[in-house]
Amino acid sequence: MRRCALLLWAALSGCAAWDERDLTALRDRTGAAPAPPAFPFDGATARRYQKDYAGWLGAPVEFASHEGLVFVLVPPGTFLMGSPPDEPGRNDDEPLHSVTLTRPFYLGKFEVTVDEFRRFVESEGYVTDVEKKGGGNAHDAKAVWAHTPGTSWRKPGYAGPYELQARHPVVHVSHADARAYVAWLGRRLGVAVALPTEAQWEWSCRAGSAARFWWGADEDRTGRVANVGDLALRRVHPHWPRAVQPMDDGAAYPAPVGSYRANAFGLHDLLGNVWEFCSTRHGPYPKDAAADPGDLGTKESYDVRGGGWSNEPKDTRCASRNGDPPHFGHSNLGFRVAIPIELAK
Ligand SMILES: [Ca+2]
Ligand SMILES: [Ca+2]
Repeated sequence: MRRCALLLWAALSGCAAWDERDLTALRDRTGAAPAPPAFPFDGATARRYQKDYAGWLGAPVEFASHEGLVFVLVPPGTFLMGSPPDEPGRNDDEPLHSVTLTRPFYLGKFEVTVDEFRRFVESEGYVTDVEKKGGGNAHDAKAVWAHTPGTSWRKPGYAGPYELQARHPVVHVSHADARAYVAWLGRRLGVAVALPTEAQWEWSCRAGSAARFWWGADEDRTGRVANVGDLALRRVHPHWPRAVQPMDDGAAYPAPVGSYRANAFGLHDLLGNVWEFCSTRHGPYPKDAAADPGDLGTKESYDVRGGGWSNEPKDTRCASRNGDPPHFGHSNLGFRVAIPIELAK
């Protein structure tokens, strides 16, 4: 029923039987695809382009896979990645440059959840890097962030009231764990599954917006668009050492995925809730325009994007970037998955 409703939402005729196995048939798509709108573009334009592109592709805007994960179509396009010099809170490592993504892809509508990760662990008998090390990094009652014995994806170790739920985003997973998960998911679904590249992540997050946040230039005051460090966090940690946003989003720690409003492409929690690992190695941006950029560095440091429940505004911007080593996990870091779509040239 849920699957049918999702497909109806995608404006297909009736409850058509469509799933990830049909993705391979898209390779032979011919004719001119809808032209991407000039960046930046507004939410209505983003939604119209996404719908038109799905129509041309012969695939839904959104579908639920056999493993239950919901995917959203992200059409290709050109955008300015990074931030302008006058953007509040920016870092020097995010100079504006033109990036073109030449191929569409599906992206997880939500961060991977505890329940979804649990199915992988139980199927494979998988042990995470953090479990092998006896714990990951977490904040104590004084908001000091350190290696905390006993923490793991099963027991994140937040210092205040928190009950782990199936729909919470999984945390304390490393880049290696995330790659193991996507490899498993790909085998289950019968299609290639990956983490998004850093460029795919930012294009998806912006959904046409050139602003500091996907919802605009200003920090959130509604508490309904992103789970970030806020008054709810300050209540639990009165001596929290970092800036918080001056509203109450109702969650001191991770919230169930999809608790906050989606962006114009229909994706939730790209900014906030938990940081998200990308597939690509962290490194300096190119000075010139780039197409489908991959690894930018050579060290084993992987891009993490979007900030999370503990972060201040400067870390939860569309352009904020950071890198983490491959076997590191902490209580504010998870991931979401992508399905690349290969089209005939
Ligand atoms: Ca919050
Ligand atoms: Ca997130």
